Amino acid sequence: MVQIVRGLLILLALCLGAPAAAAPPALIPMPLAAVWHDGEVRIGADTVVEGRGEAASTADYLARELGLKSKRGGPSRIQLSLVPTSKIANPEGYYLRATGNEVLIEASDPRGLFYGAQTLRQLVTTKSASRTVPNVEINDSPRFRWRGLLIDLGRHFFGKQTLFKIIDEMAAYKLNVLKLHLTDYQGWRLEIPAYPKLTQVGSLVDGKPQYLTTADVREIVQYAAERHIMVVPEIEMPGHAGAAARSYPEFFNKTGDAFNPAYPKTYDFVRGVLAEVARLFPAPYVDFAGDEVGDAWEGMADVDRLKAEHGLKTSNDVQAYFGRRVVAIIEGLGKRPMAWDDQVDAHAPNSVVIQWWRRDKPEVLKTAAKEGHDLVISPADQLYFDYHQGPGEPGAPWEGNKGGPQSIGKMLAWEPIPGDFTPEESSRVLGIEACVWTEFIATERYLQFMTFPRLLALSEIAWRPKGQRDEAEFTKRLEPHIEALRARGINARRGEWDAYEFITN
Ligand code: TNX
Repeated sequence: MVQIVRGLLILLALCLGAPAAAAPPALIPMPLAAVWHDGEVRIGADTVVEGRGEAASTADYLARELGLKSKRGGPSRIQLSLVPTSKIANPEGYYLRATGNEVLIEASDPRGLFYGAQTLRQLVTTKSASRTVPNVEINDSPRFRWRGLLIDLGRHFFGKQTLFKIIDEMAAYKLNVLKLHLTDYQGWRLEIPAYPKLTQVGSLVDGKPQYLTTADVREIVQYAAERHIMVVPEIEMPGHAGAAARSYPEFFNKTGDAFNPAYPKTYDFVRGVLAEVARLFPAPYVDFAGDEVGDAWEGMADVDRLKAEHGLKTSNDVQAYFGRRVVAIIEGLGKRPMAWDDQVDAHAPNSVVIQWWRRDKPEVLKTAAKEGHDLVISPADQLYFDYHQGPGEPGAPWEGNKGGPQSIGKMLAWEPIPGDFTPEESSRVLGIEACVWTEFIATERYLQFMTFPRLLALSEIAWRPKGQRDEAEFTKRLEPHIEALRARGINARRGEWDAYEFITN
């Protein structure tokens, strides 16, 4: 009798514990379309990963990530193959099917295969000792082709090991642009052999040089390229240039924070620096920033002469003049210039990609779109990861940062393309980019705390089609990812209680 009761109890426990059908894995970003079926593909040590020709590098990457070494056909296999664009039009799109003893990933370009492989990594679940992939059919492709993250190395320096970890996570979540903000008042972080003082003087922190060598850059660019991430350099000019001014004061204004636009040799210096930048970074874009100059040139006789000569009335006119010359230099180097939306006020030519950040100036974004600029959208309220994440949590204490915490909920509620954009204007939006400014971020642990998991919400917004997003549903989907990030050694924020570690006063 006791045995029967115990048996019934065990049966009852099993029924309650086992849901009718296992919930699908919590994918981020959520694919465009997924149809789940009963059953699963078993992944064992003998599962073989196959990919020929251009698919081989992704197959190797996937085998490495999943710890699969088998080369011979085992009982199950993962097959990666390239198909014509007539079958899958978007080079970043892919088709994934798991059924029987095979997982198939198809794409028309290695990028799409890579994103299919990232989805597969998230689909693999471990139950006791064995790993499985649920039977599924996925058709997927991204909304935006620019899915970016900016890391500010100028204010506080972070070296290549920190960047490699971030690149790994960007790849896992299908982001594809890493912008490096390499220079600012506090430091110049990029070796330029022709101008050694930039790093000998301009990179010093408490007397110690802190910068990326040209060899470091090559390594970072390569590491990112293997993960289909483009590294875009940002070299600040004419403002935010204190570190360069401390190194070569002859090319700068009196207060030592902005380039001198009236001194002819300034442009040789700019060309010399940007030529090295263009050589080091294969990306087609060079970002010259062009933001927040203010009245940098007041009381400079040579700038007054320049104004008289060229009919420039205001400081803004001077900035426009300088901007046009820098644009010509960058285009002469065979690259596309990129700058912040301040350059719209400075009438930058429409070949310049404009990055919109001043969320209180939607009219500037509209003007840029009307003028025919390509656009990257980075409003401070939603995409500045130096802002605090919850009430009372640490973050940059800026005046403009009073619109409440920059929570995941706030990010998800946001639609990147303004409602009044015409279809033509909308088509100029390349995508979105979040910014990790580091005035107040001095350690890798805090950098990661501010970046994760908001980076996953960035991925969701950049990848998924326009539409309502359910914060509760996303937050639930996020939970296992936060744990997985932490298991990989990333200090992802779980909740407000994690912030106490960083509250210093
Ligand atoms: C504005 S975005 C800046 C950065 C600061 C950031 C701090 C932009 C063009 N300029 O230099 O680091 O705000 O939130």
